[in-house]
This record gives sequence, C-alpha cells and structure tokens, in this order.
Amino acid sequence: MFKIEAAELIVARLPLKFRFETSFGVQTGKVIPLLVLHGEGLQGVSEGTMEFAPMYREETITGALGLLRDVFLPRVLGRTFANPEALNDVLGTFRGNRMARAMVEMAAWDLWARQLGVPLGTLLGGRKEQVEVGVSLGIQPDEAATVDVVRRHVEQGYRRIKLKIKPGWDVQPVRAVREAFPDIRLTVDANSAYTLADTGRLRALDAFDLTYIEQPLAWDDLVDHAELQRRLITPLCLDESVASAQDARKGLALGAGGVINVKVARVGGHGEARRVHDVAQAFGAPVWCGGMLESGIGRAHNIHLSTLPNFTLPGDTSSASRYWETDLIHEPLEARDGLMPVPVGAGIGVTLNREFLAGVAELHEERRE
Ligand code: OSB
Ligand code: MG
Repeated sequence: MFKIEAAELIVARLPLKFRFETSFGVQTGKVIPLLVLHGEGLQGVSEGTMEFAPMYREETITGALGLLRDVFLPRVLGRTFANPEALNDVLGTFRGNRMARAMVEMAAWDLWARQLGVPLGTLLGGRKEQVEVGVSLGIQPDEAATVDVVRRHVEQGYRRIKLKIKPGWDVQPVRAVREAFPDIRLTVDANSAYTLADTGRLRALDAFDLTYIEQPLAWDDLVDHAELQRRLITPLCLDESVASAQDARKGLALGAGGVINVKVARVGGHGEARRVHDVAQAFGAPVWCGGMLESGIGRAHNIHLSTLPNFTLPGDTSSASRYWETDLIHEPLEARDGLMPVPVGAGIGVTLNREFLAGVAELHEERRE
C-alpha cells in the first residue's frame, strides 16, 4: 500500500557526448522529463522517454506534460493504492500515451519498492545481480569510422554490437564490421526505414550472421514484418511495433519476428513490460531491454527490469558515462566486461543529484491534490 501525496514535474536538458544518427534523424542532446512521486517521506522517480518531436513513436514531451498535469496526475494524487498494478487499473482506462502513463507507473514502482525496502528488480521477480549489455552505435560517416567505433566498444567488453542502418547504408557497414570482427554478436536496427520493396537489400544481410534485424519496417505494421520474416533467414526483432503484451502476442503469433526489444516506457511501465516478457517466454522468444538514451534514472529502471529470466540477450543499457559528462544521479552506472551491476538498495537504488539537476532544469513544478 502506498499513498501519492505530491508530485514534481521536472524537465532537464543535457548534451550527449556523441552525435547519435539513426534512420530518422540526428541527436546531439536530450530533453529529459522526470516525475518524482512523494509519499510518507519517500520519493519514487521516473524518466520520460518520449521525444521532443514524434520521430520514434507518436508521443511527445509537450503532449506528455499536458496529459500528466491535466489528466493522469489528478487521477492519482491524494490516493492510496494497494500496489502499482492497482494504479495501472486506473491509468489503464486511457488509450495510448503509454510513455506518459509509464512515468506515473514507474515512479510508483520505485516508491513502493522503497517503502518495502527491496530492490525493484527483486520486486518484479528478477534474480540477477548483474545484467549483460551491448551498445547501440549510430550511423557513422564511413566504413572506417564504423569499424573504429565498433573496435573501441568491443575492447570495452560490450557483449553485442548494434549498428544503426538506413537505406543506402546497410550492407556496406555490416560487411566491413563482420570482416574485421568475425566472431562478435552483431545486430542492426533500421528504425522502420524500409518497406517490403527493399526485401532484396535486407536479404543480403542474411550473409553476415546477424543475431537479428531490428524493426526494419513500419512502426505500426506487424503484417508486413511477418511477410518479410518468411523471406529472411535472420530473425526479426520488434521494437516500435510492440506497445503492449497484446501486440507481442499478435506479432509472435503472426511470425512477425522471433525476438522482442522490451522498452519499459514504450509499453506503459513495468507491469506491462513484465507481461510482454511473459508472453515472449511462452512463445519461446528471447527478449532484451532496449534504451532511449536515458539518464541514470531511466537507465536504473531498465537495469532492474533486465533481471527477469527471459532477458537472455544483451540489452542496450550501456555505461552512463558513454552518454553524459555528468549524469542526473549520484551513483555511477558502469558496465565492466559487458556486465552492468544492478544497483543495490531499495527501489531503483539510485538517487537524483538535486544540486546538478537545479542547474540543468528548465521546468520544475509541484502538483498536489
Ligand atoms: O531504436 O532502439 C532504438 C535510441 C532512441 C530511439 C530509438 C532507439 C534508440 C537506441 C539507443 O537504439 C539505445 C541506447 O543506447 O539507449
Ligand atoms: Mg530500435
């Protein structure tokens, strides 16, 4: 049982240490919405992964802030819930906007776990003390730069390399990297940049022993992914297309892929992420934990979720120091030999660096009943 007495909505802005290019654009910094829920002297914190512009999925920061202020927070402030799933029963009456709802749900899990005095991963049913991680590498100017950035991350021990691709930049970087590193676990992510008309191009990737091809086709199209999967040997991994456990069931039943990238916020929070994990497990499909270039708050949530047993492939939750000169939390989140330690302590096990946050926050407001 936990009571939500007050909420803080914060928006921070941080520069990224690298230029991150994907098929849908270039990112050099991040606008990071945070939600802090207060109850009985404790705080639960979450990070929004919606973006400024709706490029990855349909949600935006502007939309999320409005919904949190006007619709979602008024439904939970001042109320007592038996557990976060009881809170989901309230927020679950709303359609879509899962990343915005996830902000409330994830902060509630952190608050509840802190109250119970247990790590979030343990509360979710996870057992691991460390989780396997890989890296997601943006599109580089040429093959040599791609091999170079891959080499640096292989040397750091990351257990899987994911290359972002787009039409016109797919077979070339993959061939160059595979020739330089015959044995690494290698994957690609197209972020919905292809159509079935590109089948020939995507089939050429079958030659490079990729563990999977992530989200080649439209963000909302499971049927075409199923058609493509019939034409390829390499398993497809669904990212954008899975917003719920029902989507996961439909995708796996259709044969639209064999692997799922679980992003906790994309599916609406930890409760639904765990259901996606369970559905995939029932289908014999492995899952891994994706990332959205999160600060330490979202990263810690991802690490805890990754402790569930069917997260059998390395996630995108790489070291926080790759992304940020200074993180929004006090604790370092650093992988060693491709293993990320699960933060110890109650809840997500990390704490906001309020002093640093005050300097990078462009919005900070409090909400009460
Ligand atoms: O498709 O997984 C993706 C980042 C932003 C939006 C979409 C994606 C990504 C990543 C980065 O691949 C993963 C990370 O390092 O957090
Ligand atoms: Mg992806």
